[in-house]
Amino acid sequence: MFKTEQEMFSQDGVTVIRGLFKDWVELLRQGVEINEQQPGPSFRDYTPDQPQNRFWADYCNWQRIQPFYDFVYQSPAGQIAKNLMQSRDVRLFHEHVLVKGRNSSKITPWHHDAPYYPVSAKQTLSMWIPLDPISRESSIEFVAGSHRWNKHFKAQSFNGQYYEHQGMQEEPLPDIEGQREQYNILGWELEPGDAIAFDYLTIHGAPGNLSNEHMRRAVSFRWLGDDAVYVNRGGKTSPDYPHLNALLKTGDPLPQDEFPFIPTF
Ligand SMILES: O=C(O)CCC(=O)C(=O)O
Repeated sequence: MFKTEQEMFSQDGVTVIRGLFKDWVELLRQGVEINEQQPGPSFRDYTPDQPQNRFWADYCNWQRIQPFYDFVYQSPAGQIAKNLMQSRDVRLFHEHVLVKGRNSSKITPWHHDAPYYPVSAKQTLSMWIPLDPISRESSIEFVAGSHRWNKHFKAQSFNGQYYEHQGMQEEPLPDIEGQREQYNILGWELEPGDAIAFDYLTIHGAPGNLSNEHMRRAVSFRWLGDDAVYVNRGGKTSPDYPHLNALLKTGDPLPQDEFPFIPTF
């Protein structure tokens, strides 16, 4: 039976929207280029000793990188996130740039995002936007329905170390890759400007980039729905906000300057 994007987002925890941001691709590519030339304090090179397998990432730069700022306030992304989440309001959490070079064999391990984050909300949504063509074999993948498992799996850095979260009920992620046949794994061939929207609890991972023609540039814009609050996870988070940890306790509302409500119509 045909499911709408909203039904798919709600039931599977992930949906793909074709061509949504094709008019924004150039602007976002400019943002990624600026980001690479002017990395922020959280810039990570996951493959420092393997330039042939390049994978780098950065986040929380939208306030200083004009193309990302313009995308947040001028594109329809916030409105679409709000519609998919069916929330009263929508606010930005942050943007996350993830770039794999041509022929990079560096995988993104399976994980879900909620346990990394010092926030929670009634509804959550990441909008992962590819800026290059991506074949199905190189594409990010999702475990359909995993946002409803009612689990928080231990956050683990993309290089393998676990985050230490004192007092949190978290368990290690099952071996998704080794038991792929037990899960309903979704993924799509993608064009620049398509978008994949997924819940912060939906388990996902990505293979290396098999293309020798294209890089695999992507930007994830992460949104929060209603009743978003701060969560002290008892240790470092990703992104990490040490200045907020000193000021806020679990359940406190989030500051508007860092996590703004986005006007919609
Ligand atoms: O781009 C990737 O390889 C992974 C993306 C991801 O984990 C995310 O956007 O949450």
